[in-house]
Amino acid sequence: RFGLKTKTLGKHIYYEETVDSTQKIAHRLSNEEAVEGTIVVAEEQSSGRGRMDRKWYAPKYTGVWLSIILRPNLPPHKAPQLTLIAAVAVVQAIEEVTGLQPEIKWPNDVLLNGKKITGILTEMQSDADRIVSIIMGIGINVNQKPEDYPNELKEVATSLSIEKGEKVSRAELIQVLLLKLENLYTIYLEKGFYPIKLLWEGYAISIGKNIIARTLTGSIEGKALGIKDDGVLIIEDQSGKTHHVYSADIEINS
Ligand code: BTX
Repeated sequence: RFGLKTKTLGKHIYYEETVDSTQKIAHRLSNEEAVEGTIVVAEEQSSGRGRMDRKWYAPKYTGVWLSIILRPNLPPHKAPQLTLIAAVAVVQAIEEVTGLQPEIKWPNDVLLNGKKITGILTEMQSDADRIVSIIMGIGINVNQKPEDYPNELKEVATSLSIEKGEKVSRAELIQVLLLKLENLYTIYLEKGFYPIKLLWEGYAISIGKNIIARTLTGSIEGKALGIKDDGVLIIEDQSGKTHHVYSADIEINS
């Protein structure tokens, strides 16, 4: 009933019960020249990864934990755009399957009621001027109950079943997610980033708000003006100076 409807995404699927991280396996497959659209999906990850060596909690049978290998013929500086494409695909899939309306917090958080429903990790292998592969990791919390989360996540994480009040089919969610992602990726390759940017901005909560962006080198406080075509966030500080932020955690104030 929930067979895939895609043309390339998921043509090759590696399904495992338990893995350390689907990202790690996808990197290995990518090095072994796996074709574009190859997917690694698991029921459980013992060491799921977030950004900057953070952990992603991925318990058994409760979520969608998958990594997708993409091979766009693009320069490396475009890689952040792929994270934004993934976020739009996740929002569209959640909307269609559950009727819930998630929001996006730049760059990679998808939230419901202010809590994280999805994490996206986009990693790249590249030459000096071309992307060799993008390993796009997506983790969606689907059927966890509040008591399933460890204490440190109780305030920050939620799941589709918590928000919806009933169980949600992971198979259906994967089917719809891959179709949305394939459609957006095709639009992106044919027409460029602009149509994706418009969709993304429609779901984004941070734009127009006062935010604090914490980067590895310090923090910037100001108003989020929007994103540039390369996925970079533009912040205007109180003195009117604009800053371009490539990677950060953001806190939204007003
Ligand atoms: P991130 O660095 O933006 O977020 C990681 C942070 O999110 C953690 O430090 C923790 O506070 C919080 N967190 C951890 N687990 C969860 C959870 N299940 N729900 C909500 N919040 C959580 C986000 O990184 C990118 C995550 C990508 C996960 C996918 S799953 C498939 C693939 N394989 C893999 O190892 N990672 C990706």
